[in-house]
Amino acid sequence: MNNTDVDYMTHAINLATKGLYTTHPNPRVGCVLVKAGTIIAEGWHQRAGHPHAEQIALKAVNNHAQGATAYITLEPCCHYGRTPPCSKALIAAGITRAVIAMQDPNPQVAGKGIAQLKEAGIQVDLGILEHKAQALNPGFNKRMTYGLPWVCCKMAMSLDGRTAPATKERQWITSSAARHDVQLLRARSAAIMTGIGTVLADDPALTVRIQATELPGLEPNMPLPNPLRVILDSRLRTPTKAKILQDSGRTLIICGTNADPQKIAALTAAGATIKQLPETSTGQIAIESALRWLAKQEINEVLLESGSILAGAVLEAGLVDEMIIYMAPHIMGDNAIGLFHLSNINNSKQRIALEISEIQPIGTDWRIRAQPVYINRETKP
Ligand code: AOF
Ligand code: ZN
Repeated sequence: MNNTDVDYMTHAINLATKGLYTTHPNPRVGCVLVKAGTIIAEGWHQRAGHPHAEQIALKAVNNHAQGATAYITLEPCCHYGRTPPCSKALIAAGITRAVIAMQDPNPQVAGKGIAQLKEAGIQVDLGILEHKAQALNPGFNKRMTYGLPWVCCKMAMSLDGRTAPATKERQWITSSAARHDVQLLRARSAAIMTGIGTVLADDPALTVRIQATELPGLEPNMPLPNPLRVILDSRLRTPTKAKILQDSGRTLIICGTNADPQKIAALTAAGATIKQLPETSTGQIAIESALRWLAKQEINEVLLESGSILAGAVLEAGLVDEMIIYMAPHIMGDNAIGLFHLSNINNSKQRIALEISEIQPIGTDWRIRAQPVYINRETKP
């Protein structure tokens, strides 16, 4: 049976997926070169500053691809970034057809790469498996389009939707299999965000603690992903001895403009980077401005690992793109704390609707993946 465009693009998407843990702030991209029904070369983007997927595939054929078709998960770049333009390299190599899953949302490219290919007489077919290509890079796409990172809110709950006992006592809700799964979410994220409430209550380290061999695409000698840890802490109550400041990872504390200069100095000395941003009228960090600032630092994907108060605030602000909820086989009862603290919901009309896209067993728990259905929000795709 002959392979089809969909087969080759599926292969290119699988190649791009190898960059899941390493490419940020760049997108994950895969490329397959096909000539006379045979794959002659392939490539995927591994790291920012390293060659793009197309350049790797072209190098494998010494830049000779006369009459070939290039299957690429993202429009080839046409600008000089950290690397030279792929559009020109593909043209020079002599391809005659390009099958491209999606246009590059990067304003420096945004259709201009495709236009260059067409001007050179190359046939371009755009949109094959576009939804799958989009799903490779939710954060890159959102940052380029809206100036905001993509936010995944991770929480753990009992079957009756409780996330923590009302007492200060802290215990794992979910099994070790679910906690291992969270490590994979952390490893793909550019930043892990939490609130001062969680830092004071749980003293989490928020690091990636996993074997490199468990992360596809990572070579054994490559360092583990090291996401930026971000604390929203308007009055700088983070203790200088907090675990989140203790290892070699990077920690950013976002505080208000009136934060105490002595605390800024002490936390800076303890290894944190401090960013002051204006508070809201109620003295909280404005979440959207914090996220916009993170996007300016090229943060694509943010994993929100917080308690119910910050999670509720981010959800209410319309800034949660996806939630991943681990549901454990327990009943905690209604003395325990609910999953999201939503102070503005008073009747059923104000409910936040969800689309559940996946439910999967993870050890003895269940992983629920859901997207809030926000209506009329400019920041939503
Ligand atoms: C591609 N193929 O494999 C990638 C692309 O700084 P640079 O040179 O690495 O350029 C980064 C930009 O290039 C990135 O923002 C995106 O628009 C595009 N990434 N393009 O054709 C690739 N990684
Ligand atoms: Zn490129």
